Amino acid sequence: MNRRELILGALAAGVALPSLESAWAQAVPPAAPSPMPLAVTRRTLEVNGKAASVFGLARPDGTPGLTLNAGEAFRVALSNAADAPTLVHWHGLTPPWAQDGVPDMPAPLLAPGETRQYDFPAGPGGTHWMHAHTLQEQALLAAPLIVRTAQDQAADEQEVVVLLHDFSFTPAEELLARLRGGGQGAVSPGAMNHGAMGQASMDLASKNHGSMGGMSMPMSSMPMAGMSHGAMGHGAGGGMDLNDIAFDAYLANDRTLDDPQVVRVERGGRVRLRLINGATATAFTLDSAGLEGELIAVDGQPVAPVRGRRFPIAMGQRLDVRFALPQAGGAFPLLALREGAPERTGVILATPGAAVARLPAAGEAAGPVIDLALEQALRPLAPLPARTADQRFQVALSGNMAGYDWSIGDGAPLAVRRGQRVEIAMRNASMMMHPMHLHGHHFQVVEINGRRLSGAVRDTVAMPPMSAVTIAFDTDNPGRWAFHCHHLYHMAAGMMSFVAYEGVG
Ligand SMILES: [Cu+2]
Repeated sequence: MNRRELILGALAAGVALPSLESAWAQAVPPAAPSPMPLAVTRRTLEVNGKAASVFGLARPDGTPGLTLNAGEAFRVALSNAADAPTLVHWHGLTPPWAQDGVPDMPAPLLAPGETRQYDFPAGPGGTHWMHAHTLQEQALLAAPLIVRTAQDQAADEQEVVVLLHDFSFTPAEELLARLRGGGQGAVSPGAMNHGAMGQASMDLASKNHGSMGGMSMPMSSMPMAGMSHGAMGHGAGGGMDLNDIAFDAYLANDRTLDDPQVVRVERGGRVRLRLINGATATAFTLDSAGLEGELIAVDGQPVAPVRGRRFPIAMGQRLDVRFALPQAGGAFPLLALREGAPERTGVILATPGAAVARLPAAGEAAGPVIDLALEQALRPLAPLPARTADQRFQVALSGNMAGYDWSIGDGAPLAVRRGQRVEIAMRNASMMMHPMHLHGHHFQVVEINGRRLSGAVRDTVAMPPMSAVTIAFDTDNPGRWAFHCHHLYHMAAGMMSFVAYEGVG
């Protein structure tokens, strides 16, 4: 057994690694470059002028996340320097299952003070990210994970990485309890709007949700004591529910628009924005205002370029957008508009000497509602090989307003075999949008609302209310892989399933 097998074996068996490390340090000379240290920490961030205790996920020099080269190994030593057990999921990479980051699937949580080794191919390039697969994600336990191709390294362009987040001074456990508490006095004004409990019109015929089965009731007929009727839930959507939670702030690289990051850029220069939506419960639309961009990748996977100034980005998703700055220079805000609400965040690109105007953290109009128009137009540069599906699953995404219960199909894992082309036909039978994410694989969007297409290859697809999307992927990475909604509170309230390979787990 070599060192790598030993470590993976230990991971699979749930053995703590530091003692192994010290034993092996004496016995075996290092065969490969030492792993990159990465630590989960506690830090204090100022948000809206108040101190907030949040997590950090950074290199020893304080740089958040990791930047790797395509084709190299993802060789990382992850340490828990925080005060609570934690674990990190490498969102967008395809590690062996033993190194995925869903607690106990199969690797256990990392105890405070513990270090664990990771070693697997980083894969082709792409804009990815890393985050806790627990409620800690709400406390900013997330960071960029950028894999750069040789072409990226040679390109004459400035990379700008932006991680979006939604922030609350209220702990995630309490936000979830309020959502699940059904508004029985548990909700204080301002922490939530009444979109939260609006998942009433669900198709529950195939589910065992007791008294709520098949019930359909407009939200307006269900007054909830103590709930704040914010502006967000009932915009253009006609009964659709856009936002669960009224957050205290929306962040771009940890900052609000009151004090945004100003990125120094060159007149006439080229910029590649790598935008990551690390928010737990907020979809955004990128708005580059006066600057037209070219969308060149989604979820780290190259697409035929799409020109535009506005591109939707749901939770978990990434956008790579290239901009050519004018010779005249100036200041160029890259804003993220909150779905269905006026709040926004972002960074400002500014050439030397440009005046940077302050932008209010709330715009004049609500951000666009996420739809599938862009998804339908995306064409991947590297689609899956043409193949008829060997196995096809149909799952309904459903929710029940009583107790804030969410589900995927009947809750049973999707059982697959290795070496197959699998399709999952998802139907959103609820009035909220669900960004659906599959671990360990990249899938291709092959059908939208009944129409076949050769759509984007990606790992997270947004499913607007009552939409139908089919994804296809090849079963080439055995495991019991999480398949879930990337809305943290939907996931925590049951919108979590698994693609389970025969004979694993
Ligand atoms: Cu969801």
